[in-house]
Amino acid sequence: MKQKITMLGVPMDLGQSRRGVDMGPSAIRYAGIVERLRKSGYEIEDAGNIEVSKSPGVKTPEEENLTNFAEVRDTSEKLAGRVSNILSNAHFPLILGGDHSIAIGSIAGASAHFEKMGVIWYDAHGDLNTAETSPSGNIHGMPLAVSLGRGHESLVNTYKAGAKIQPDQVVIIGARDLDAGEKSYISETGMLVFTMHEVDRLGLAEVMNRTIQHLKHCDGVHLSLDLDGLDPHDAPGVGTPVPGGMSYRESHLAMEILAEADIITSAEFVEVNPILDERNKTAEAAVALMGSLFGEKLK
Ligand code: 6HN
Ligand code: MN
Ligand code: MN
Ligand code: MN
Repeated sequence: MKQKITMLGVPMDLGQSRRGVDMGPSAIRYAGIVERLRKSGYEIEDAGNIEVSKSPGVKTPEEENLTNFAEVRDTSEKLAGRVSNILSNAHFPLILGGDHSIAIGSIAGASAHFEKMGVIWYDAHGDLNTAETSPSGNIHGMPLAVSLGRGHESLVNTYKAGAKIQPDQVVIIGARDLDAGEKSYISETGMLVFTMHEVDRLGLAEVMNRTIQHLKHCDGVHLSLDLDGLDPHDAPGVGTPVPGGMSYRESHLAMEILAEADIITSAEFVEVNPILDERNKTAEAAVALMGSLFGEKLK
């Protein structure tokens, strides 16, 4: 992994319906991320937050069931440019969310630097909905679909026209709440998904080994870690908690295995909501996981 990290906050809460997740980047900073990574010998530059502006526009009929469409689209475009610049400067982009809709921008910007970028989606959800299949209209349930070229074309065309990744470049880990439309897409494409059933049967170490093996043909890998992938007991400060998730310890092991494999080229930690949290526990979990991802336990 590169020794220089540029950290960027995205105080976005418009991709879902509960307020507070826009304070995620502050909570993660408060939990000591900069000091933590410096202690491990990284040079880390905090680039601050990108501006998320509310621009109440009139929706066209194609934008129905896409809540805050214009704001999410504009922020994605801005974020993609910033992520791409960080990689152009040969730094590692570490993105702090914000809700998961920000992955549209992170993946668009990062994938421009690789022939075939893999994506590890650590999440209770698939985030594979489109306006047609979404039960909520919340765009944080759609970013993986958008990155795969499905959904409203101006979201799909963020930063660069078309799909950024193909189904064989994706691994979902920890899924336990998939909507009907997401399940059919997964079975049509044969995308690799480790649901909690597989995590329980195989153990997370084996799941991570298979994930790394599956992404062998990729020349870069983006980690998109939704804190609701963890069990709500260990990460209560999230907007859409689902019981029965991966523990704090298992998640550490997952990060340590990724650190050993040294395959991650960009990462985002999303959905930390300090208003719903218990004494910053979820932000602290995020920081501890970042520590492991950057090889803390290996030195
Ligand atoms: N997340 N599948 C549900 C929806 O509204 O589409 C929940 C999505 C949650 C998204 O946690 O990033
Ligand atoms: Mn530099
Ligand atoms: Mn998610
Ligand atoms: Mn989720």
